[in-house]
Amino acid sequence: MTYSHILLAIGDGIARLTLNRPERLNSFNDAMHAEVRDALALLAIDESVRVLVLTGAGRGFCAGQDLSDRAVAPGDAPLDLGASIERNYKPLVLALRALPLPVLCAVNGVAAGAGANLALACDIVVASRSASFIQAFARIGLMPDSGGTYFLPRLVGEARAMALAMLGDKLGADEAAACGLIHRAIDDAAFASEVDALARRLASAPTRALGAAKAALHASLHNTLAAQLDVERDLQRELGRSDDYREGVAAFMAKRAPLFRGR
Ligand code: T3D
Repeated sequence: MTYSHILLAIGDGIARLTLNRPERLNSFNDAMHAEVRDALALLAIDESVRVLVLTGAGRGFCAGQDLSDRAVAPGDAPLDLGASIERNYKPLVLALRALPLPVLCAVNGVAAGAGANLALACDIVVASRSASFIQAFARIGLMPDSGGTYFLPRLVGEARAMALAMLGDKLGADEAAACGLIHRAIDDAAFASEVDALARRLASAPTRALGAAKAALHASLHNTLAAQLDVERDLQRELGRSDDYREGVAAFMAKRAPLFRGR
């Protein structure tokens, strides 16, 4: 598939996926959804890829659904938005969560509506200091989707989640970091280089161990302690058989830096 609405670059273990409709603040239309779906399916089977960096082109990260595709007005026939979520947003969020490698979201500008929740579906979220997060849904008569009602209360607690969802206020990157919505805000001038450094660090980490930590943390959200201890046992058993575990211990004993290969 050739891409018109995203950019995908793969090298040195790093896949960079850039939403690329800057004139619409990288909002999603069906074609961009199809391209992102295709790219994520490729990355899921490309063993050379050890980290995915998701970002946006231009001054925004993603403004959610492209509303010019909807262009509904009072009196028009109702749209089935559930169909759009089933076809596009649900598979997108589930594909990101299922990737067995770290997904670093580099929020370079405003993230609104499903664009904000797309970021929250990623594993580590950093934002440039001038970026912002807006649960814009209520402004157009909708409720948070794309996992917003799942991620928000877990990340920031119910009280703040409710206010963000109902008021739709803009949350700056610093405040988002302070309340635990994202990992870190970074000065705009240093953003690109710090994202690169983080991506390189994740790409040289023991990928299977990171993938297992991701799967276990996700499972913990609905498990009992006993069930979670079983999950940890099973995943640790698999990791104990990995090359990277043997390399990690050997490097520790030899007092040298480990060279992990993601196997
Ligand atoms: O429908 C379904 O399938 C159900 C699923 C829904 C999921 C959702 O995401 S619903 C929520 C949709 N998103 C929004 O409601 C956000 C709409 N955008 C905004 O509120 C503002 O653009 C921002 C707060 C994000 C940024 O504001 P600002 O002032 O920095 O930029 P701007 O001037 O509003 O936008 C710049 C351009 O991008 C502008 O185009 P123009 O006038 O220069 O030709 C604007 O129309 C366009 N744009 C921004 N967001 C969207 C968009 N065009 C289409 N759809 C957008 N979502």
